[in-house]
Formats: sequence, structure tokens, C-alpha cells
Amino acid sequence: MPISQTQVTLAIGSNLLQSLRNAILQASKSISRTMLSFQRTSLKATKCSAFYRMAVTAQPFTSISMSDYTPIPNKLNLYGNTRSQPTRSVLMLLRDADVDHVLHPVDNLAGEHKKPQFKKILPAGLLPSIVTDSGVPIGEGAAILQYLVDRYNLVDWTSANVVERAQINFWLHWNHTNTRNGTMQILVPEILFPPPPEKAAAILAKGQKTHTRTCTYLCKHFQASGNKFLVNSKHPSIADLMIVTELDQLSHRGYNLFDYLPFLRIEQYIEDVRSAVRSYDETFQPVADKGAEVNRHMRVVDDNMSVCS
Ligand SMILES: N[C@@H](CCC(=O)N[C@@H](CS)C(=O)NCC(=O)O)C(=O)O
Repeated sequence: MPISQTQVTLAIGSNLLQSLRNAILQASKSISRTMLSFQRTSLKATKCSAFYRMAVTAQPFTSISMSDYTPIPNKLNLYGNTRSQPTRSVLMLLRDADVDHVLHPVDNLAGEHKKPQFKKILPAGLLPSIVTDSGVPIGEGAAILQYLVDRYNLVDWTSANVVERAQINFWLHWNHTNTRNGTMQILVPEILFPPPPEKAAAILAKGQKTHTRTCTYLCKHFQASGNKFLVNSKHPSIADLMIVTELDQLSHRGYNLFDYLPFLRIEQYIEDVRSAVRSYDETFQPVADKGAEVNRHMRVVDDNMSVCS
């Protein structure tokens, strides 16, 4: 609302000058905090790869930590970035469940997670990590997801049924040696740390073969269970949040490194999770943007892919 000259004169005349000065001081402090935040972001952007620049600066922050990794007391502090698959899994849960949190952007490609000041707070030294609202550090995406459903009573994302909870746990563990291979064996050599050119095709072929086995197993599970999601058809669970981030990034929506055409059921699954998770699109957007930027053309190496629809 515009302030009239009379109001200003009255304010000064009635001893509110001090309040006005305080207000101006507050505003200028807030502006310099914002400037500092921009400076930090652009400093990171300069020292990091183009990939990181996109992934970290483009991510929508819930809020920005002003201190170097120091957790905000009485808040749920998440450390990671939207390039990290398990960080995206945790972010989707926090966002969909409206859990108040602070996201501390950490660049693992620049080795920030190895810095002593980071490891002092998060000894596991991997992303994602959290510091709980009571100050306890927890690493591993699956452990974090399980903690969050317990701590914030997010019943929709787990199950009251002990067998279903065991099934959710199965997928959370299965991820490490199956879906996760898609990241380690395809995305890492193709996008993050390319091998010598003469080895690239063979490495990609091997990775696609591994991911084909993973997708075949998943597809068979969907066919046998008749479930829409991994454990039920009603609502995605934390297992879906964990698994989908390893699958979607390789598709044509992401980096286009794996052809899901022989696996229409998996394409449908990704779409089902996307429709059911409110924050899916905003969390995935940095990956989609980067995928469009690298403009990778699909190279299907394995002709013997199984078909699972
Ligand atoms: N099993 C862990 C994997 C964590 C992980 O590998 N995070 C990556 C980013 S997605 C990382 O921090 N990499 C750094 C490194 O390996 O040094 C989880 O699910 O949280």
C-alpha cells in the first residue's frame, strides 16, 4: 500500500522514526542475505560442471541454508541435490506430505560431500542425508524414507499390514543391486564420467543388458501381482519413490539412455507414479531439462530385448 507524505510526516513526528529505521535496516539485511545466497550459488556454478549448474541451481528450493551445512535447529534438514536419484525420492515424499524442511544443496560432483565440515555433520558422507528435527544425522535414502513415514506418520506411503511392509522393504533393498545399476552402469559412464571413446559402446551395451534384466524382473512382478504400484494399487509407497527415480531418468523424458518400448508396462508404471505424486514433475524437471540439453539419441545395442507389456 503506498504511504502518503502526511503518514510519513506523522510517523516521524510521533516518534516512530526508530521503527522506520529498524524496518529499513531489516529490509536491507534481508536484501544482502538474498545477494549472498545468489553469490554462493553463482560461485558454485562457476566451479562446478555444466551438469551440476543445471541440476543444482535449477532446483526449486524449499528454503536455502545460509550456513555451511550447519543444520537448522528444530527443522528437518535434507542434504542433496536434484541430480541425485535418492535425493529426489526423499524430496518427493517431503513435498507431497507437506513436511516442513530445509534443503541444503550439496554438490557431490565437486566433492562437497567429502569436505571435513560436511562429514563432521553427516559421517556417512553420501547424498541424500538428513539431520532430523532433534539433531540426529541419518544417511541412506531408504532409511531416510522409512524414518520419515514413522516420524511424521505418513500412513499412505507405507502399510499397516506387516506383510506389505516387508514387501516395501524388499523393494527398498532390491533397488541397491538392481534398479540402481541403471545409474551406475548407464548414466554415470554416459553422462557424468565418460570412459575412453573406444570403450563407451561396450560399457553402454553392458549397462543396457543389466537394465534389461532389471526391467524384465519388474515387469514379471507387475504381471504376476496385477498391482498398479509395486506393493498395491491404491497409493504409491516409499518403495515406488525409491525405484521410480532410477527408472525415469533413463527414459526419453530424461537422458534417453534406455529404450522402454519393449517394456510398456514399465512406461505405464512411471506414468502411474507420476500421476499419483503431486510433486513428481517439479522434482523431475531439472533432469528433463538436462536431458533435453544433452539431446542424447537412443542407441539400442541389445537386439534380444524381451517384450513385456
Ligand atoms: N545407497 C545410497 C546411495 C547414495 C549415493 O550413492 N549417493 C550419491 C549421489 S546419488 C553420492 O552421494 N555419491 C557420492 C559418492 O559416491 O562419493 C542411498 O540410497 O542413499
